[in-house]
Amino acid sequence: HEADAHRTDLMTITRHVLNEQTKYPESRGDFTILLNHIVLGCKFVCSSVSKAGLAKLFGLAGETNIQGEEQKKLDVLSNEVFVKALISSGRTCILVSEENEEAIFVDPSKRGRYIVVFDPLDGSSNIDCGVSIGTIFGIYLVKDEENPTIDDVLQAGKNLVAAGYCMYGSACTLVLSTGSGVNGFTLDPSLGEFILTHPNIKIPKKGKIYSVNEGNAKNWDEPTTKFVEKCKFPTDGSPPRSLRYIGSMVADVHRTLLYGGIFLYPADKKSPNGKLRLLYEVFPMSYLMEQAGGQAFTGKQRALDLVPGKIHERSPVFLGSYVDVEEIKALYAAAN
Ligand code: AHM
Ligand code: MG
Repeated sequence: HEADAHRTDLMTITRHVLNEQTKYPESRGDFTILLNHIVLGCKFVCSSVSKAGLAKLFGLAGETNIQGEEQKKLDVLSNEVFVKALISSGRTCILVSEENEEAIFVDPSKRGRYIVVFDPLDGSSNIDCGVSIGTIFGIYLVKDEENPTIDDVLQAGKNLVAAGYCMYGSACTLVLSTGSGVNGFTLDPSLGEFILTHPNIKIPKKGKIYSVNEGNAKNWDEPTTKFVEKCKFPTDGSPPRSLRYIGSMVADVHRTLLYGGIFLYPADKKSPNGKLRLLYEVFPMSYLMEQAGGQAFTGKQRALDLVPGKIHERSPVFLGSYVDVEEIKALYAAAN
């Protein structure tokens, strides 16, 4: 039977990516190997997050536990795991992590053609109270493998060859796009494998939810203010929208992707470029949104068209359902 087939014919993330790669006859399996190392990092972080209380992984970096060993904060630990896994994959040449001020250039002996930009543990203010957090990543190709430079990293988001996130929530969910749609995988802890559970995710055309930190409203610009006002007091006869804001980008974007709606981290008077980082927060999430049929806008342009000038550059972002993002685009167009 159909249902039985699903239960016994498990589509693991590795099998799925290997299938996708057969579309590229020149593929040497490098991407699959790289992805396996990212998956390893995600599994490690997932297991650390779920036993963080037990393992006394909570607390400030530099604190000591009862054994007198120095404890590492979960985000520092996660970063170390990802950096080491990515380097040892032998498939990367440059790494950019939110946790490292400088880009990491991989030693020529371990070099490959991929560039990975990532935030190993995003939403860290949510760690200590057990709210969902996540890892975000984007993957680029280097131009010349023999000679990787910082310009290879400072590429427009539309040049990404893959992007994804892993959410450490009530389940551990990995959402991935390699440029032909978006797929979601759930970690089966008894198998230690990510299994395809959400094939070909498409975001609803229009949503009923908006997601923003309204505590910043006093400093917003006019289009953002008007948009949120319309969410609460619609003038076209539609019902008001629900507000959902977790304060963890991965969780807020995951909900937006599955249920529809809009997530915004706009510019404000205090932070003219918003808060979120272009390379490893805004770009990967914008890429996934577009791949799922949604949009991502900066207030000025399509987010994926931006070319970062610096690796930790920030940008405002409005992303989600196609129609919802059209509305905010119209408000910005009218204001200019
Ligand atoms: P972080 O990288 O320091 O964890 O900050 C990023 C997080 C995002 O996950 C989230 O969307 C945003 O910060 C929430 O910011 P705020 O607390 O200002 O609403
Ligand atoms: Mg972050």
